[in-house]
Formats: sequence, C-alpha cells, structure tokens
Amino acid sequence: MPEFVDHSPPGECIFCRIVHQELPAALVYEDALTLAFMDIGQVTPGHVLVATRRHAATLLELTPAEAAAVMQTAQRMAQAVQTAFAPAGITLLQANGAAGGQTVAHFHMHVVPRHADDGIKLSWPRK
Ligand code: DGP
Repeated sequence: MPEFVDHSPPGECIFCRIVHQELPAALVYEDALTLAFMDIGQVTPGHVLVATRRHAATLLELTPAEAAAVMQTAQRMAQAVQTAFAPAGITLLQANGAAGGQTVAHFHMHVVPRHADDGIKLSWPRK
C-alpha cells in the first residue's frame, strides 16, 4: 500500500484544476495522457512540471501507458529547455509521498535546467 494518501476533496486538487483550466498556468505541452506547465516556483529558469491528465496521487497509481507517456513528455521538455535555456545539465525529480518530498498529491515530474553555479544541492548519501 502507498504510504501517501491524497486527501484533496473531489475537484480541489490544484493540478486537476489546472488540467481543467480552472486555474491559470503557463501550459507548454499537452497530449492525451499528460501535460506540461511551468512550475510556479522556478527553482531555475525553465523549470517545468510534467503531470498526468488523470488524477493519480503517485507513481504507484499510474497505468503503464501513463508511466510511458510521462517519460516521453519529460524527454520532450528536456529537449525544449535545452534549446531554450542552454543549461549545462538537466535534473529530473519525481517525489512520491510526504516522506519522499511530495507536496502536491497529483503525479508530476520536475524537469529542472541546471547550471554549475545554480546553488542547488541534491543531498544524496554517496559512499
Ligand atoms: P513537489 O514538492 O515535488 O510535490 O512539487 C510541487 C511543485 O508544484 C512545486 O515545485 C511548486 C508547484 N506548484 C504548486 N502549486 C502550483 C500552482 O498552483 N501552479 C504551478 N504552476 N505550480 C505549482
């Protein structure tokens, strides 16, 4: 069982509201299963979120087709940010559950353009 439970009342998930155009967002891509829009926080310029069109809280709830579509859209967005922002690198980040760092309970993947001096520190234990 996933440890993360989506407690959003029906219709009040913020990303569902973006999907249904009830909330404004800078939409940059959409297809049958996914959409991509600019993250409101912009960790670095060009920071994009890839979300499922259907409400699913975490990776564990995606269909195989949705999981494949998310990665295809993430690659498209990575190509787009590479062209538009010429980053030195690109980080994909996808959090599941509060303990995994997820704050919005609607599946999404971050596509973050990276630069050597961007100040982002990914803390990851390395041996
Ligand atoms: P995470 O912490 O991985 O669940 O990422 C959630 C992201 O969602 C966070 O980077 C900020 C972004 N976000 C939250 N609310 C909104 C919103 O209303 N619009 C947009 N575009 N992004 C949002």
